[in-house]
Parts: sequence; C-alpha cells; structure tokens
Amino acid sequence: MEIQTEWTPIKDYSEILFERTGKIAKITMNRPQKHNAFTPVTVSEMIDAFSLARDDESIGVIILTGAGDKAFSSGGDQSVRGNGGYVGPDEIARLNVLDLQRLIRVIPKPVIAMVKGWSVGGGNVLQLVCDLTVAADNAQFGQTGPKVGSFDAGYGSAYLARVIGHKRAKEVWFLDHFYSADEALAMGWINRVVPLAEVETATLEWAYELLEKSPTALRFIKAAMNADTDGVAGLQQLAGDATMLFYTTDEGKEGRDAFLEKRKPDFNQFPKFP
Ligand code: S0N
Repeated sequence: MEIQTEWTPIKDYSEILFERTGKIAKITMNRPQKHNAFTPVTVSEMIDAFSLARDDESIGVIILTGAGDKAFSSGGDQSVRGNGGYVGPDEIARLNVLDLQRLIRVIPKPVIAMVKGWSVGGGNVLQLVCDLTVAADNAQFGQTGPKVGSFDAGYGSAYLARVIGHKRAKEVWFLDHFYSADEALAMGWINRVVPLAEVETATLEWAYELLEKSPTALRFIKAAMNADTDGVAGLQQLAGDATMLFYTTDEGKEGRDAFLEKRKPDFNQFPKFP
C-alpha cells in the first residue's frame, strides 16, 4: 500500500493546523515552543476543526497530534491559568478542554492520537480519549496534576482507571512519574510503538485500514463502548445512532409520511424479526 503523506490545508487557525490527505484529516496543536501546551484559543480552534471534520462526509478518520518531534502536548498552558480556569483574549476563565474531550468521544469516526515526545497533563488526557494511540519510541506519558496544583478527575482519572486499572491509574496520578512508550504500551495505555521516523506512516497505515471498514460498524462499536463507560450520556449516543439508522428504514419513514399525509400509519407491513 502506498502511503500518501502530503497534507493540504483545510482551514487556517492561529494555534493549530488543520489539514487533510484524501479522506484523513489531521489536527495539529501548533505551539512547539511550549511543547504544544494549549490555551483556550487552541482548544476552541480544535473544537471547530473536529466539528468540521465530523460534518464532512468525505472524512473517515481524524488524527490528533502535536507540532514537531518533542511533544504531543504538555497540557494546559500554565502561563494563562487564572482563577477558575484558563484565560483567553475574552478574559473569561474556562476549562473548555473538557468540551473537547467529550467531542472526541462522541465523534462517530475513529480518532487516532499520533504521539511524539511529551504527552503530559491535559495533553495526555487528550491522547487517552482518542480511540487509538500510535506513539513514537521517544514518547513519554504522564500526569502532573498534583505537582502543579491541578487534576482531571473525569476522563483523566476515572476513565484512565478503566483503561489501565485502578492501581496503575492511582500510581500515575499520585506519583506523577513519566512512562516510556514501551511502558505505556505494556499498561494498555496506548496501542502501538514505532520508531520516531515511522510514526506518521504507521499512523496513516492504520487510518487507511480503518477507511476500508464499514463506517457504521465502527460508529456502533465506538458508541457501544462509550455506553458502557459514559452512563446515560454514552447511552444517548448509542441510542441516537440507532435512531439515525431507524430513520433510514421504510418503517421509520412510514411514521413520518403518515403524519404528514394525515393518515393512520400502516406498521403491519413491516417484519417482526425474532
Ligand atoms: C513536559 C515537560 C516535562 C518537559 O520538560 P522539558 O523537556 O525540560 O521542557 P521545558 O523546558 O520544561 O519546556 C519547554 C518550554 O515549554 C514551556 N512549557 C512546557 N509545558 C508548559 C505548560 N504546560 N504551560 C506553559 N508552558 C509550558 C516551558 O516553560 C519552557 O518554556 P521556556 O523555554 O520559555 O522556559 C515540562 O515542560 C513540564 O512538566 N511541563 C508542565 C506540564 C504540566 O504541568 N502541564 C499542565 C497540567 N495540567 C493540565 O494540563 C490542566 C488540564 C486541564 O486543563 C484540566 C482539565 C480537567 C480538569 C481540570 C483541569 C485543570 O488542571 O485545571
């Protein structure tokens, strides 16, 4: 398989890059001078790009990464951390990365984290909530919350415990150590480790493989796993996908058409599968 690695810009932003190659979109946190630490602007730009990639029917897979070889992301930019959240040009303190985490979870397309270098703090939570993670052999993973007076007790902790187990998740958060890519792989924290020079090709290989699979099957598998971990919000996603499919059936359309035609619906014509 020939892997195409030429990227075409989709939209210009100030703190991220948003590009595509064929049916694959790539969102890159672009603040390498700070190891791709994110501000409220970086996050709102990522939310916009993810939303566009979600709505674009020609996009099948989304890659999230960081600019340069030194970092995926070092988390929230501590220099704009104010009282109650991170402060952007509008002077409002917010934790909009939580909205981004949920968006990555509910986007009904596979999201792959491509990690080079540091994956730390809220940045590491972003790789965690991606569906798959391909890491370079120079990647290092860790949480710093208790060291810098912060914590993510949502996906960052509770979901991490589901992924790597409670003992390991407590070790990660309580001690704030950093773990190599091989250690993270052994914990089931990430999916694959490759040499740094091959990380984009390896990520694209998986993206191309995913593009050959049934998008509806992938969508339901993602939603089902979220339903198991995300309570009613996860169930809502799975149920919404079922409704979407039902709307495409003649049985679903009969209900709508009968209402619009002011007649009684004839649901008897449809099979009652065992
Ligand atoms: C990643 C580390 C270990 C790399 O060390 P190294 O290689 O020695 O590089 P440095 O010299 O330290 O860094 C290079 C330059 O980049 C700046 N920089 C790095 N990270 C940040 C950052 N997060 N914010 C601002 N600047 C950063 C350095 O200052 C340096 O700049 P110069 O060259 O000018 O000195 C190391 O860099 C490190 O430990 N970084 C900090 C990691 C960290 O603590 N991140 C924040 C953790 N918290 C979050 O991510 C918040 C998550 C969040 O938003 C949230 C979500 C849910 C609920 C709550 C929260 C919340 O916490 O509020």
